[in-house]
Amino acid sequence: MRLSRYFLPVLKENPSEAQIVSHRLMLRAGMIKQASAGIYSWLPLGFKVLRKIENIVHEEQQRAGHIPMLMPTLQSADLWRESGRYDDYGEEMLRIKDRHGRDMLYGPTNEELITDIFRSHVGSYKDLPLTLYHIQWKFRDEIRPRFGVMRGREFFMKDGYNFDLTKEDALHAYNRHLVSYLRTYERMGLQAIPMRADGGPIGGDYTHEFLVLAETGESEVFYDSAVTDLTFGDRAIDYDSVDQCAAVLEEFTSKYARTDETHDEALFAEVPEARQRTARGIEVGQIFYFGTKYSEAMGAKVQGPDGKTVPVHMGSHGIGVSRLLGAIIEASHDDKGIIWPEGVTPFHAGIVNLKQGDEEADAACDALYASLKALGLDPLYDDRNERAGGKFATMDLLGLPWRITVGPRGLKNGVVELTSRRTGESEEMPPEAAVEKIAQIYAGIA
Ligand code: 5CA
Repeated sequence: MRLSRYFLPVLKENPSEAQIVSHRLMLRAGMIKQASAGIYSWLPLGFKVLRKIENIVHEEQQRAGHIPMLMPTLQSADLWRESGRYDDYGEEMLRIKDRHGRDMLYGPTNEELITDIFRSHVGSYKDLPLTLYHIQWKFRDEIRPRFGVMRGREFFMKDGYNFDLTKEDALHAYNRHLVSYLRTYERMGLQAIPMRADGGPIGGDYTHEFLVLAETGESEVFYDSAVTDLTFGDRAIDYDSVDQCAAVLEEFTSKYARTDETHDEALFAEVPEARQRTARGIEVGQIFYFGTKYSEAMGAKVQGPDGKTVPVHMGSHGIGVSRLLGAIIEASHDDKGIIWPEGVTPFHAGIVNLKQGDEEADAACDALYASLKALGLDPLYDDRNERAGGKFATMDLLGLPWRITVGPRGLKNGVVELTSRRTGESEEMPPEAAVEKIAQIYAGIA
């Protein structure tokens, strides 16, 4: 993309309504615009990152054997009356009447809708195990929407639902989700720690939240610092293997890590004192096993191998897709702007032309741009007639991990400059070498 042809409404001043750095940087970098409290338009740059995050979530869900689909945002109240949650959910549910006076609602989550789909089409244990998921907009009429996309009213969420014959099978589905979530967050450059949590309005007492440690996080957390040494990495995993998935759960959840909802002082005291940590975290996902809560209330049953009809065991598993943009920025920025991890960056590299209009510099930039595109990469070329200082400041704000700087002086010696946004280190090299290096970096990232 050439910046002169893009739509990137960068703000010079810090917006006064933004209290935390991710919100401030997303507004300043022209990624989002508030439409009304807790509701945002996703401008082109923000939309690009949202799509990248969504794609990673899709890839990792499907790798785990979970099946994508799409349910509507608007739901009928009748299903929620069946489960008993129409009254329980309270003021967070946005209730709407259609022209015939029927009660509708903007879905805050989808347990009822998916259970209805399941009971309409599945009647035998032979169709299990089954995990269906979608990535769809949700609405929760939060009393205090704040921090931009972190606590929105309308937000983008991946929610998946497993249906299993037995509790053991459902716990395997739970473990499988835990593994796939670890992989998902790591691909986004994040460490998200699974912590014992509370079921809230979803229900069930077996649940973990995934937390990214950050001072601006809304949750108070207590943990053994040894959990921060764990990484999943690129180990091979067989998602059908009950033992392998259970071993990962054991490895990542056996050390003390809890949110304030389930914090237990006595258990925490057993952690060696030097390793006891109290901090704040951003909840980027949550997995639940709630057994037959919905299947019993709504009659989602299957016939088992012994011919008896039993309610299925279920769980639901969510990832805060839009919240993740905020969490990634909270975890990865400096005083100049965002620093995107390679896995989610909106553009792979920036090209800065120090002397727009100079025949040689323009030609070198065009050639670099074309070479990167030819390799399937997505560069952002700042071809505006602006001072070098302004161009650098914009690139730093946008946070692309790599920048190629092209100027007449370097070109006389046959070189351009390749700069890492994260370290600030620059290296001079021929343009082809810069292209090659960027291609190599992204080849390992998918
Ligand atoms: N049905 C279950 C699992 S699918 C569920 O709704 N879980 S949840 O309530 O924990 O939401 C899943 C994730 O959505 C949360 O972990 C959080 O990352 C994100 N989320 C929840 N509320 C908001 C909000 N108001 N703004 C942005 N993201 C949110």
